[in-house]
Amino acid sequence: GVGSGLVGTTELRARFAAALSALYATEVPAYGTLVEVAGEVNADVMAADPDAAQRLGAIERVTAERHGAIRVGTARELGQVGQVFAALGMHPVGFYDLREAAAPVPVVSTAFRPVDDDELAANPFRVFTSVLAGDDRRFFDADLQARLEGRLERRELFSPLLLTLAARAEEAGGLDPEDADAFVRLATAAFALSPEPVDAAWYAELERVSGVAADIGGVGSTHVNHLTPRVLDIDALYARMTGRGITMIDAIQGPPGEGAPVLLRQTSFRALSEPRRMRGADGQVHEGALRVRFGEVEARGCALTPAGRARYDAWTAAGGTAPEREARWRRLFPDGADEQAAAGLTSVRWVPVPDRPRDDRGPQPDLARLLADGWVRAEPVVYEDFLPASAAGIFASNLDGTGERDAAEGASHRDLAWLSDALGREVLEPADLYAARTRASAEEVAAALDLPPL
Ligand code: OOG
Ligand code: NI
Repeated sequence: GVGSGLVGTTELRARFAAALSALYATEVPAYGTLVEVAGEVNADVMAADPDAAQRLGAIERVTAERHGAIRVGTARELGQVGQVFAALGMHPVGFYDLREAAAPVPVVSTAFRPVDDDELAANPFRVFTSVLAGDDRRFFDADLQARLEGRLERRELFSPLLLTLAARAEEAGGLDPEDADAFVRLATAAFALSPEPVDAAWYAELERVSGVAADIGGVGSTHVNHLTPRVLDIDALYARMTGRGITMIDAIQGPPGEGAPVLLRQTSFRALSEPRRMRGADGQVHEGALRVRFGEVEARGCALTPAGRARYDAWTAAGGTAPEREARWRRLFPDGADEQAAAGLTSVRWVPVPDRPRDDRGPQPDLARLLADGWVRAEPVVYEDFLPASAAGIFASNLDGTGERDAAEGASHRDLAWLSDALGREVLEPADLYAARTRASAEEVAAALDLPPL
């Protein structure tokens, strides 16, 4: 809460998320169906067992929870996106290199999101944000790169007024009500699908390299390409959407659904093609169609420790048939949340159990032991980030052509430090954020139970 009549960044984020959701519902009608069905599923899960349903976040948070995805062309544009999201209390977290995916895409990505517990609880809105690697020779030759960059340098995704208001909001922690309205309106409009005609030949040339390159560099603006609600039972949602005649991609991405939920499970469906005005080689504008947006839904589970994540990554890399994957999963991850925590696989908050009877066996200075003996509970820390393999699967399943990454060499240098540089903001490591929570809670337990550091 900010005094002095300002609309604070938390409120700005909630308003922006709601405004973007309203916009997207008008643009992509199937999104409305998805939100409706997700709401039905969540209501059923809540009715069955409200405590279990809310182990990974209060129902108010889950109901409002969305992530969007956008794609931009250059480091300059990325820096501007960072400024707009900073006004909303959203920080860049994580580095994802989709160029190295099984179906390579010429982008690297981060996710803008709140990081503090109370900010996440108030509104966890996040945006998966990708930036084109136009200098990556495996995708673009020098001539195409030069023409691409020329166009990207000339376009303006965000108006000077929007960027000024964003900087002011970041600095002051909010905006006065009039500016807040203007900011939310301009920010939302910046991610709407543009009515400007698309240069058909240029778009097609980029599309031969990658549908994502065309979606980014073939048009004069950016747009939200999906907006994802959170659901408490993704298998139930999948079945219901199919029942409503919406064809989902053939799988749910991420870990299997059995046992205590970890990380992130996602599925998506292709949006219908949308009418777009195209400008032909003769300069004439005609009605065309592009299919650039889609629907996605996700279920979130507990974050993993580095040890747990290593197991998850090994499981993902091993592949195999569905039954093989499930059998391997059961060998790697115990079924119960407490067993996963005791094995050091999940990121949890350790909480002292206040009413634990004090018997003669006092608390032992070991967290797994304290858990087994009933001195502490392990509360799951929600996974707030994304998964590179799932993200790549989502990209790939929603493109017409997969494009190509032909040369073996010519990768341009991209890493978390590059992203931080381009943004002029520190990109945070997800693992550090989760570890800090566990560490702080262990210190509280040690203090409460009068134990040495745990
Ligand atoms: C982003 C795809 C990644 C997710 O949920 O993993 C993503 C994109 O298509 O731009 O949103
Ligand atoms: Ni997504």
